[in-house]
Amino acid sequence: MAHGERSDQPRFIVIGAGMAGILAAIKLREAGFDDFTVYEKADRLGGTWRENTYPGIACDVPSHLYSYSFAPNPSWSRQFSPGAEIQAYFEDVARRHGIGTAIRFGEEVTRCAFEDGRWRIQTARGTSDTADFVIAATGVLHHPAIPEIEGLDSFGGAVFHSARWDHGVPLDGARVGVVGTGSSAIQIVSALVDRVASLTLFQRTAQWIMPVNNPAYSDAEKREFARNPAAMEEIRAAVSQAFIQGFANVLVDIESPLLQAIHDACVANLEGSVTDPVLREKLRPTYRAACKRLVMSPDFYQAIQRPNAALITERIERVEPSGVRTADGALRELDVLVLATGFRVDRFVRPMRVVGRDGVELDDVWNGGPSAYLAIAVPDFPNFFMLNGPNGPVGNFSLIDVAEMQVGYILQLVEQVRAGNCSEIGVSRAAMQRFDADRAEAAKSTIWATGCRSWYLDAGGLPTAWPWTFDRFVEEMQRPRLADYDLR
Ligand code: NA7
Repeated sequence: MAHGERSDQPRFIVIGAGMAGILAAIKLREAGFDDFTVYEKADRLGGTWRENTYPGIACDVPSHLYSYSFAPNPSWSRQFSPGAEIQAYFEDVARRHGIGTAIRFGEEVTRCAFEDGRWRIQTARGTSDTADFVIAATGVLHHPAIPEIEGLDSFGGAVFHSARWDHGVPLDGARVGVVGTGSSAIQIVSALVDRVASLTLFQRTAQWIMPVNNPAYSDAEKREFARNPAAMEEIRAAVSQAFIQGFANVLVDIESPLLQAIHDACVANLEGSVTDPVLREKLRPTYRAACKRLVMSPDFYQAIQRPNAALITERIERVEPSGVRTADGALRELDVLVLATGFRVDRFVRPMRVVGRDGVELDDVWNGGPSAYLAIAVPDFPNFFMLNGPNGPVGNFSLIDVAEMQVGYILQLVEQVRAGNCSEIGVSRAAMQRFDADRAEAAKSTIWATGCRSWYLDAGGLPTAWPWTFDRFVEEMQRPRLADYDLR
């Protein structure tokens, strides 16, 4: 449809029915856009919370903050509620907002191309569809990173990634090995140690652990939340402020005394919790706290000190049919091997093939690593917007809040089209270049650049996360700077 002729009712395709895709659907409808379809490759919504079902899984953002602002949940069982509750929450919100019927399950979008002013998608099943706008809500930590360890295929027991937990494998009384010491591994170790015969943790890099308690909400508290939602609002506001001022904002200021206080708290946790001096030193990281994503755990140090737990810091040489052989020659015999080895964070919307204006391939644009203006838009891909795309604020903040702000921002861009000011809106190359240059400069003085390996870094070692304060992100999301966009 040519500029000026567009009807008031553009059509949208949302890709992914996780937290962000459900949000987009709800907000589109709220804004009066009823013509949309959500394509979801799995047979169930929930994204991360559908895929990660490992024992001990919980979100490391407090539940009353890790909730949609418009759907507080009085039933959260704990300050950091378990993954299954979070999954049930998203299913419930989607049902209550009548989103389910807009989702086409089992439809993986494989190609998305801008042709004649509209986006045309194709799915693995052969479905094709067109829309004026695409909102890609495909997640951040989605594609498991499988380590290249010699002999992995030869293992005689069960082996799986933490995000592909095989619940058919018996764990009680089993000899279990866990590779990795990220948030997933730490939660798994604490949850499993008392169930299994032995738990062997293969650590490549030690982690700083923040001792965060996880109290349960009493029935009386939950009743009060249901009766008086303002009480939940108060918690949300308090936790949000504490996270922003005491954490999110200080990560981008390496001189901050608050960052030092976090470091000191982690040191005190290590020294006050681990009694054996040899084990304590093995668990002591050599980098600054929060350089890697800070692990929150009330009980990991207790778990790793159980008599049936072992911390192995020798390099993994190879996997053999009966277990893991380390560089010191020892064979650790195992029945189950869990790969808690993280995700391929450079993927974002891929492997979907995205083709923009004049045949520009997103794969080519992102050849040197993915980046997106304000984590939302890429030049040459008009009317295509991402939620929690590259360079977003992922520094231990609620990605729900982030996505809500992004949807609000995207809807303001869409408004330009609805108002008849243009039929295509996309970020300009100049704005993208400026954003990238500023981002790279700012990234140098963030905690993530202080010398550690983490999923916050790109292939060149530059932090990819939002390198400014969270407040600045909030400000940017208030209103698009239209001068940064090409309107056609
Ligand atoms: P992470 O935080 O990326 O952790 C992955 C862990 O796996 C980390 O300790 C890695 O060690 C380790 N790893 C990765 N590859 C290997 C190989 N080849 N050999 C040994 N060890 C390896 O992933 P998580 O799933 O725990 O957490 C991801 C996020 O989910 C988390 O930050 C929260 O946001 C929620 P390394 O430290 O690189 O030496």
